[in-house]
Amino acid sequence: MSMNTMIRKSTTILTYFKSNYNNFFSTSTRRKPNLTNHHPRRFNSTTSPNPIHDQVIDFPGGNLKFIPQMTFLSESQQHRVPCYRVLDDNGEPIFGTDFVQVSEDFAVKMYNNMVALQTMDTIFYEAQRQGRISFYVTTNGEEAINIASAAALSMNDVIFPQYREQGVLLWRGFTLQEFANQCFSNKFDNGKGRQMPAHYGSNKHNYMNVASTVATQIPHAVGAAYSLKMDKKDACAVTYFGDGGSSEGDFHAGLNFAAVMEAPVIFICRNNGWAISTPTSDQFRSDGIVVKGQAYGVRSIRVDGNDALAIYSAVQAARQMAVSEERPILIEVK
Ligand SMILES: Cc1ncc(C[n+]2csc(CCOP(=O)(O)OP(=O)(O)O)c2C)c(N)n1
Ligand SMILES: [Mg+2]
Repeated sequence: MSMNTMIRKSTTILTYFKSNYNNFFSTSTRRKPNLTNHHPRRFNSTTSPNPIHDQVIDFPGGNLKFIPQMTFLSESQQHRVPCYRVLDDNGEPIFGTDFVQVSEDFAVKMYNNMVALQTMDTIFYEAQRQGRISFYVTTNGEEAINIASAAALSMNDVIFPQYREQGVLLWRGFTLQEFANQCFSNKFDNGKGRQMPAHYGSNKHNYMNVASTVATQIPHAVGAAYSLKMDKKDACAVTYFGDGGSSEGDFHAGLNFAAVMEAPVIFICRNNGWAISTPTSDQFRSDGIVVKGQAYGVRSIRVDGNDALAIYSAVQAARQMAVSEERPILIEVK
């Protein structure tokens, strides 16, 4: 640096310091810094002849541009991720929506299953309250998530449930008697009475045992998906979990592993706002679960959990992408 440049720079520093004296020392005038997209007065380089925009760095994942502005990524996006729905509050299709049409018979079958699920839950829940069985978990308000997602899958797809997805097993043909056998641990129970009530599992229905150790099913599903891909099966793994499940390390490890291994797995997160008594506001500050997919390089969507047709359409599309493109997909159902 020449002597002239040095003198010019130090003069500039002094002028800057004087004009900002109050900002440096006065607490009364101190403002909350906002570093996002904030361009404080800085010194322009007088020495570099090359425009910085032309400069790139070879970085894992591809070339990156340099920029001269100090820009922090915001902690949140300007707009929240919207929620896909195709039915309005009266159950009528919204004009211009994009969904998979189902036949009347199929729609009635889905509806019957949702009603059967709710009825079964009520009976077993009351049996539990009466002390006849020691444990039960209902799917109240989540009937559409259970039935519509199950309806969009193939029987070859392997399910890795949490504990609030008995509707998927019901859709696959597990009988009410079989549910009762498990809950009452009688001699016909598939698990021979070795599990707590509501911890179903069935080889015949490609339904792995319920995992109430929250989120442990997620890495299992990813491993199984990778195995299905290695065996060139026309199938994917599907794992269900709650918002609380997404707060476990297994969720993050599972998503990352699935992205890197290009495993055909669908992650279905039932975000019902609570992990028992812990609200989502005490679990994370992100825009729900859906945005976490992008951080790990996983394609994602947010869907209205009360809209069976939207869930059916989204899960069918997710399955198609997972199997044909060999990739994981994350679905957050609200
Ligand atoms: C590893 C582990 N930690 C804690 C628990 C206790 N527990 C049981 S259910 C639950 C909350 C799960 O919430 P979420 O995943 O949102 O499912 P939801 O019940 O809302 O469907 C917790 C913390 C557990 N079963 N396993
Ligand atoms: Mg929850």
